[in-house]
Amino acid sequence: MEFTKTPGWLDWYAGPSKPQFKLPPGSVDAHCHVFGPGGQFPYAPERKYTPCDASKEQLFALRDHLGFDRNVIVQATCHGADNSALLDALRSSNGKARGVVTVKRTVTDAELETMHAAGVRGVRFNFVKRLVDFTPKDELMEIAARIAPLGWHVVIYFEAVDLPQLWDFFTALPTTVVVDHMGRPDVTRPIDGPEFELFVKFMREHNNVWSKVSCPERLSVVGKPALDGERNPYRDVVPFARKTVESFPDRVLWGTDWPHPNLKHHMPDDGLLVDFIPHIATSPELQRKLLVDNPARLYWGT
Ligand code: 0GY
Repeated sequence: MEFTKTPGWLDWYAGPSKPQFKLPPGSVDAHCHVFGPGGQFPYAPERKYTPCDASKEQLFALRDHLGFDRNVIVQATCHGADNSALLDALRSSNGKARGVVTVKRTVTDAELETMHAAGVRGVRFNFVKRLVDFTPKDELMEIAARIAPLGWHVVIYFEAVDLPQLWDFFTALPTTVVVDHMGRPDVTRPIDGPEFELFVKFMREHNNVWSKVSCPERLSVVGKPALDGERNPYRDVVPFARKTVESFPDRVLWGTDWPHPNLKHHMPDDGLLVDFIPHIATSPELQRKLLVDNPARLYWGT
């Protein structure tokens, strides 16, 4: 099937630089996607955007180029609840990738078992309105109860302004809960203001809540294509991510978000994104927890 990508959508950056920061051995890119290829794995009819293809081979090549050891591949909304492309990537990874899927309440126990065998360890609940249609909370809670016995967790994606009304649902989830991109804070607001403080309180009061300190390129308002030689173009996001890493060093993850869905103004160089890491995890110990120990524990059980 032929797909035409959404107008204005930027292609992922084909020539990423080599990071200056040397990733510790065993580092995991814990948030990335595969898109299609659409001819083999068609995009979902209910999708809100049509991406450019981004294959498992291209993802694994990026992993090796940047110096990561393993990946966690997260189901993107353009594939809806058809996880075929993701499962195919997991099965081709020689155990070097785990996955987070999207399922409906109609998923069977046998399907969940098959996904587990392929390397799936979580489901994603998406509340970002520009990306998905509404799913009733009772359906999500039912799914959470079904996947909990498998030892899986729930990944949640939401906008910071929506946290107050989602709080009761999130805090009732029976599994580990992983927040995408720190709950998308508005980084023009004070770090000790009510919005980010609520997110910090969410993590502080609930030991089962983890966060990805990823996507500075999405959250930054100063972030632009880096100036010549500049390795830290997302400075305004640093205090938020750094506070999260330093407050909860054993419950944070990091990922590239390759191939960076829905970016229309600026496409990051993934090598520069890796160079963001030492600004937010400032010691070898924090870096090892963020990149190696935490994802190994959550996704490989080691
Ligand atoms: C991300 C961010 C986005 C998209 C998706 O599944 C998706 O389509 O997650 C976004 O547009 O903010 O984490 O990839």
